[in-house]
Amino acid sequence: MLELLGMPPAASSHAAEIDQMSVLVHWLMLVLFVGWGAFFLFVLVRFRRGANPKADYAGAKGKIAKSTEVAVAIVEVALLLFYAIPAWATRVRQFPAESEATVVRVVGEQFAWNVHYAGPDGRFGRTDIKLVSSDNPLGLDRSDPVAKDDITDINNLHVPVNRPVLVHLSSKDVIHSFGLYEMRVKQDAIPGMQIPVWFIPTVTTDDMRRKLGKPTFEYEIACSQLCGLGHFRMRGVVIVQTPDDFQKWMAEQSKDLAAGR
Ligand SMILES: [Cu+2]
Repeated sequence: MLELLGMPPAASSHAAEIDQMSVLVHWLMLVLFVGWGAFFLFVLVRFRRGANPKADYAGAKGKIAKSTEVAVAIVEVALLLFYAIPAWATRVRQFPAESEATVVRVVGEQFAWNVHYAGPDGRFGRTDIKLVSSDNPLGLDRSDPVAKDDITDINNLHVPVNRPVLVHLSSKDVIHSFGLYEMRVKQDAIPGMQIPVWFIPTVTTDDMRRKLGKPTFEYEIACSQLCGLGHFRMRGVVIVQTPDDFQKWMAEQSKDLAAGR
């Protein structure tokens, strides 16, 4: 139903909750739009110049206007307290344990997403801004023993399905925004900050293609902050794989790294 209205397909465990919130907000906005629109038309007729030749500075004293305003405020507070804040709390109060998640660093730059995995040792190697170059966009220090097995990629975020993904998000230059529409994830990437974001992908890319009947479908990483002239081409893809395929991909990357490719 939501997809008919132009919403992207949902592919993460918390997507339904976010969608439910959007639906409630839109219903409230529809009620307000119709309500205030009707009131506006009523006012145009009721206070027309022909019937009111002399201005009345005291204004209307009806109880309905006041109680309507109070009711709208109560509904808005209820949406905030019972839906929006609890939904947000589940995103930021507790993050998945690193031992039970796919942990990855994502560093935005004008105009690409750099992806950094810790590799088999599970530890991220040292990075240094002085080492940043066109073939080492993350500034990874390969002389650090912990960095030797680290896997890096650009604009491709491989993750296994049904396992929490914990992204440590940052930026090298300006403010970008990490927007994964199908995962219902959006978080600003800010220079000088490492911001954790997490989600659990529930549908592999292949399964989603089959479901949608679109063989070329990809989960997009869209930069959602206007970050410069090349903003439009700052896009990557999230490749959600079965755990086996993900392990295979990881092993291939390690092999390529060892072979110096
Ligand atoms: Cu950007």
